[in-house]
Amino acid sequence: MTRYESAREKFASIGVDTEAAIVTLAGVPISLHCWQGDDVLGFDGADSLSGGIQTTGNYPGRARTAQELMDDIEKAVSLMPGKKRLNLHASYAFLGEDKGKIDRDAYEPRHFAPWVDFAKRLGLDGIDFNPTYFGHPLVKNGLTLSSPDEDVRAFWVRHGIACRRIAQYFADEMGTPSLVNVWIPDGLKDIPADRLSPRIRLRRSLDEIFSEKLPGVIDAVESKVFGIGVESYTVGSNEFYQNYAATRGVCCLLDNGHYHPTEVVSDKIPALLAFHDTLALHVTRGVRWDSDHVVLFEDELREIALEIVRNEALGKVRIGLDYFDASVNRIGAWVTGQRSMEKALLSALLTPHDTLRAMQDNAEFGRLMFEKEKQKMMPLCDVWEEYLARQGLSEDWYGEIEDYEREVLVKRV
Ligand code: RNT
Ligand code: ZN
Repeated sequence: MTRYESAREKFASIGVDTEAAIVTLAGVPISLHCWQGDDVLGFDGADSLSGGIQTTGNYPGRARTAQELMDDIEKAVSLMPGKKRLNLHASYAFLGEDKGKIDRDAYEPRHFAPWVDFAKRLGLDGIDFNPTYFGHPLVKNGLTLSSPDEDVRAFWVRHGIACRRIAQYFADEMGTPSLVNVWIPDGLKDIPADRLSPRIRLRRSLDEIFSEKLPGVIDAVESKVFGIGVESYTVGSNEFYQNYAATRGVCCLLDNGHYHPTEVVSDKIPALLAFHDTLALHVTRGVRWDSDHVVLFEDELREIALEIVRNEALGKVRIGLDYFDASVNRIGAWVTGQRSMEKALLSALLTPHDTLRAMQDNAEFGRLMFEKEKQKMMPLCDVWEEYLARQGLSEDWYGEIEDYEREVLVKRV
């Protein structure tokens, strides 16, 4: 008997079908953030990151051009199991002749055509999109869609409108809807004199951006608690966006680095599922703050996956990754984070939810605790390795990263 066969029997004995888990997992799309490869700089002019987010580290090999970024994504994707989508920011436009002539409010689908060709060539499931409201001179006094300067606000509204049209093009080309996520850096370093007016302006800007009906676009809004340099006030707070989403029929995007440290996204997922058919995630790992460390297979990630799986919400929760570590090999980091997400989903798919739920409902809490601890020792690794093997992959992938580093990355000087 192989290790997988033995694991299959063991899981069957607790009522779990490993074959079904493997098939389900292979069909769950995970959206890969393009910005891990170049420290979130993009190609449209920014030379440093702004808006309260930060990459730290100067590991060699940062992708400096579109071609390098594509090469790196291709390498990373080749080592990732499961179904993948590409998640782009507007700052990754291919401007060509238009460089320096047009601004972000005039970007068009054609500026993203090479990404569509790329995603198709790699067999990706679709493309998600993000307007880029940072790293730009028109972020005036730290504000974009909530700016009191009408020219600034209108510029960023036009950017949002342009981005939704680009996303519709992605949906048409790829045959799957495109999630368009709005995250803005707007906030204040010190205690505000007016907390309401910026939020009213943000509400109006969002209403203007979302007014065009685009069937291929799924709109999402991402809240945040604070950023570096904007510690005292965030316009797009959790309460603001949850109410916005609920009243406008758009979806909430939860980034697990964006809450107070003892709040957990795993608990927010079921709270929102009680009211929403769609929600989106930015899966990240905050260490003491929203540091965007590489995602690892750890407790809160497992709990997030459990909430998605046991609530039969794999078709409702759109999973995207959002981390950027410049202190280690960036491609290895991409793969580690994506595989961690996959492992968490597999672990959740191998859990006998009905049995455990019944124990909760029957108030058998001691038994429930015992069962959960027992299940932590189940042979998850053997099912994981079988899952990888069926996709021509293995657990031993880091050598390929080291080869790529030697052959490609160190030459980028
Ligand atoms: C910032 C948000 C946002 C960005 C990306 C680059 O705190 O998490 O999602 O990380 O859009
Ligand atoms: Zn995020």
